[in-house]
Amino acid sequence: MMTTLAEWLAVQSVDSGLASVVASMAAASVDIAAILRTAPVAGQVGLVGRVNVQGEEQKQLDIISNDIVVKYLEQNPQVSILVSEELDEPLQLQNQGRYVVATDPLDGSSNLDVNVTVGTIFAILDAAGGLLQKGTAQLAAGYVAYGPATSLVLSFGPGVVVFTLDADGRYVLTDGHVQVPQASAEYAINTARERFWDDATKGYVAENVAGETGASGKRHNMRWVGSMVADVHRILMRGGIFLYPLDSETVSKGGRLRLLYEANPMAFLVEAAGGKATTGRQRLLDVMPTAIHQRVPVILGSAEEVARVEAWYAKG
Ligand code: AHM
Ligand code: MG
Repeated sequence: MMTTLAEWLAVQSVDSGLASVVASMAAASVDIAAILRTAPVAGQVGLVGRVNVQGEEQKQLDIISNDIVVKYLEQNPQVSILVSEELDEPLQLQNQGRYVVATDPLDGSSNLDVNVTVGTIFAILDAAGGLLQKGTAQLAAGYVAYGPATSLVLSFGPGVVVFTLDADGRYVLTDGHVQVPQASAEYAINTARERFWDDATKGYVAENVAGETGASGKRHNMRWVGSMVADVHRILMRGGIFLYPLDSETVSKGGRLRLLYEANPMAFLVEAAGGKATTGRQRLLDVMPTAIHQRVPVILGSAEEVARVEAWYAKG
């Protein structure tokens, strides 16, 4: 028996308004998936010649994806405000709904021209708490990975589930109980940044490179897609660790990845699946945001590996 997203949402013990916001994000992702599939044919590639508030060049598909999310959330009376990587300011929607959505509509878009998995990341918060809330306050979080299959990975807190888009445009439940293995020997980090790393990151990675001849005592393998959704999806499915730590180049900005719509939803999913997420010095979900586009160091994945990195940070 197949369970669709709509059927699954109908039997969750969450507010039906909250469930409807998830359904709106899922509907937006179905449209985004359809556009991505044929974007090069339609000429929807390349830059728009604009930079976003974070000084990054925007791609046509970043803007198109953002517009699709806005369209679906405008239609949902449960949502009042949208925070998006692609919008400098929070967008006040026409409805006075109970919920805030924070999203990166198309993460990893620098990979689009090479046809690598990209994704939509989102968090849903109670509007009563304002825009700047700790990750622990998230009511739901999820991402959609646009890969060989389109996967919607979702959590309301306890437990993580995966839906896969079928040929009729419906999300069908394909994994009802995602668990991140506690142990792993696969790490993901941009090693081109080694000269900027702090001692903890250098120490941890050096141990991994030493493999069975070093303190970790086991051979490690490295995987780095450079698309956070793809890297985190691999870790949720088979374990591993993802690191985008604070380094000497990103320290002035607070890190590379964004707290509200990249780090927090991913940390929420990883913890809900039994993993850990930290800045190195603090649980990620406990970071109190001070700005909507705030950046943060991100280290998340299999609990034993994250604990090893925390131990390195505790030394210095
Ligand atoms: P984006 O939101 O501008 O796409 O940037 C986020 C991406 C992540 O998907 C990825 O993990 C990281 O940036 C890669 O950064 P770098 O190019 O510095 O390795
Ligand atoms: Mg992005």
